[in-house]
Amino acid sequence: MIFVALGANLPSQFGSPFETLHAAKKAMQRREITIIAESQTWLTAPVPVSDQPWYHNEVVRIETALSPYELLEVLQEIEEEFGRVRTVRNAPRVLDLDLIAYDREILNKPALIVPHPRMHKRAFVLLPMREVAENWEHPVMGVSLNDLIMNLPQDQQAVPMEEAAV
Ligand code: A4P
Ligand code: MG
Repeated sequence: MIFVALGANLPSQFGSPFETLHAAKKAMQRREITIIAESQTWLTAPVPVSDQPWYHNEVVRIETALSPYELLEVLQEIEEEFGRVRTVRNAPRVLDLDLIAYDREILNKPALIVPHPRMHKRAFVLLPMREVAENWEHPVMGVSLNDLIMNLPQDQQAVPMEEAAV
């Protein structure tokens, strides 16, 4: 199973963060990526805590013939097409596409670390991921997704967009 996390907390040429994520999924599907399952959209407080706008986050499960490196390249091309400007780490962004896991592969190059090196500490990745990942286990840590979620720090706020609206 291959997972990509999507995040946005600034408007883009495609509209609001919600509209941007929708357009980003379409862009992925135009480029040899098949989306098998998609999470809800989650509204999440910035990590680390800051006065940036809250993020919209989603996780999709995909299928693709692209290798992990080719997939990352495609994701970065899409980020650029959407007007992503790289400044400093954790800066607000119009679109972030991260490769979270690629089957049970373990990669440790600076340009590509899989599973994503911070995914296991982040509610904004793990909670949407749980909606599309049955019985997933972290290939390095040997810990299930449910256990990673149970061990999350309690201070990361995340709520499905639908619940936030009511
Ligand atoms: N890179 C290495 N491994 C990967 C991977 N598995 N997926 C390299 C994607 N990229 C990977 O990423 C920096 C470099 O990491 C890339 O050149 C790539 O080769 P970037 O996207 O240019 O920069 P970034 O997004 O600022 O860094 P990064 O590491 O993606 O940041 P994080 O750790 O993902 O954090 N809070 C909330 N609530 N929601 C969010 O979505 N996102 C971040 C970004 C921080 N806080 C957030 C959210
Ligand atoms: Mg990124």
